[in-house]
Amino acid sequence: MLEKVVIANRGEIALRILRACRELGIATVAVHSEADRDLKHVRLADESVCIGPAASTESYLNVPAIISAAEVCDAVAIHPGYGFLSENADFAERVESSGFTFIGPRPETIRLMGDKITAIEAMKKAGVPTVPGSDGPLDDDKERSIRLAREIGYPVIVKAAGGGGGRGMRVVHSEAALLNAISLTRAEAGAAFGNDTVYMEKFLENPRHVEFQILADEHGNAIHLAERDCSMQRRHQKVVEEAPAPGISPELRAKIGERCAEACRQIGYRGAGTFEFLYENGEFYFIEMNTRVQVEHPVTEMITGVDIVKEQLLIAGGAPLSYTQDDIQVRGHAIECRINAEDPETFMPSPGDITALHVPGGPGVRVDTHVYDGYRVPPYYDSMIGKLITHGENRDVAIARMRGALSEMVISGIKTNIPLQAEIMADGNFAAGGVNIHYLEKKLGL
Ligand code: MV4
Repeated sequence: MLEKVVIANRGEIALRILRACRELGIATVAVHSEADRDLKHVRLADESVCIGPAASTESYLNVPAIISAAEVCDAVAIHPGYGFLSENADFAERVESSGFTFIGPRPETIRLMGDKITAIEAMKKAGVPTVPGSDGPLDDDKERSIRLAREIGYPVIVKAAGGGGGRGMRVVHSEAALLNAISLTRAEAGAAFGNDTVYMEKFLENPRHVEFQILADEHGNAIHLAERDCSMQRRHQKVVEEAPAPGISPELRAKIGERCAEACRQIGYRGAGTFEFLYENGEFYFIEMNTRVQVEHPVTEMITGVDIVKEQLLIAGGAPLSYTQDDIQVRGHAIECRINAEDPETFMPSPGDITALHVPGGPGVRVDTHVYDGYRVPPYYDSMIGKLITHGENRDVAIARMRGALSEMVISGIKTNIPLQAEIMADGNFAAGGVNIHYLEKKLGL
C-alpha cells in the first residue's frame, strides 16, 4: 500500500482524493497555489506545501515544484486528478524517473492515447468499433484525400491528431471545401499543439456522447463499470451526466464494455480510464480515450457501488482489482449536475465570496464540493465549484431527487448555474431521455 500521496490538484477533486486516501490509511500532502491556502483539502491534509503563485502555469502546472514537494515530504506517489498535468505523458515520466509512482497509466500509454490516431489504431486492432475514416494521417497527396472523403461519404470531419475534447476539428460538407479545410486544420493544429498531423472521419450529425468507465490493474485484469451519457453539453463543457445511458440494453452494454476491457488487457492498461464513443442509430463509434479519473465518475460510483478513486490508489499500490466483472451490477440510475460559479444566462464566470451556503441532503443525494460558508471562489481557475449527484431505483426517481436537491440548494454571494440546472431538470425532452449532443445549445438558442 502507498504510504503517502501528493494530491497535485485543487478544488473538489483534491478533496475527493483526500477522502479516498484517508479511508485507506494513506497520508496526504496537499500542494497548492498562493490563492488556494483556504481550500478545504489543504486544511484536512496531513501536510501542505505552497508550490507557487495563483497562475496555474506557476503552480498546478509547475512540474519541478510538484516533484520537489514530493521529495521534501517523503511522499511515494502523486495523484494528478483531472485537468492540469493529469494527461501529460512527460509529467508522468518525470514523476516515475524521480522515483515516485504516478497514479495513472504508464507514460507510454498516456502518449499512445494523447495521439488520437494511434489511440484509434490501437482500439480498432483490439476490436473496439471506430468511426469509418482515414485510419491514419492524411498526407500531402490531394487526390488521395479526395478519394478517401468520397469513399467515407460527406459530410466528413477533419481532426487534429494532437487535439481532442473539441479542439482542432473542422466539418466538411462538400468536395469543393475539402482541401482548404485540411490545410486550415493542419495549420491551426501545428500552431496549437505543435503537431500538424490530421486525420479524417465520417461526420456523425446527431450522435449522443456515451462513454465507458474501465479499471485495469498491472496483473492483466480489466473490467468495465458500464457507461455514462454526457450528451447534455455546451461548447464542449459537460453540464449534466448520467449513468447508465438511457436506452442501452444490458446485452449491448456487456458487448461494448467487454471490448473496452479486452482492449485494456491488450495494451497493458493500468488504472482508471474512459472510452469515449459517439452513439447513433444503435451503434457505438470510439473517438478518444481519457487516461484520467473524470469529473463525472460519481454517477458510475452510485450505480455500481465501486469507489473509483480508492481503486486508483489500490491499483497504483500494486494490488489486483477488488472486483471481477461478475461482481459489477448496474443498480438504479444516477444523475450529476455540475455546479458552476457563473452567470446562468451569459455563462460568464462569477467568482467572489460565498456569503451563505445550504447543501441539500436526504436519500440518494450526494454533494461533492470543496466550498463552504465564507469561502472565496478565486478568479484564476475553472468555474466548477461542485457537483450535485442523485441516485434512485430508476431514472424518474433520480430526476425527482435532483429537482428537490436543486430547489434546496442555496449559494449566496456569487452567481451559479443552479437556475439553468433546474430548467434542464424540468425539460420534457430531458425527462424522456436520450437527447443528443446538440440539444442544449439548440434549447439555449446558440
Ligand atoms: C465527432 C463528431 C461527429 N462525428 N466526430 C467533439 C469533441 C471531441 N471529443 C470529438 N467531438 C466530436 N467528434 C465525428 N466523426 C462530433 C463531435 C462533437 C461532440 C462530441 C461529443 C460531445 C460533444 C460534441 C459537440 C460537438 C461535436
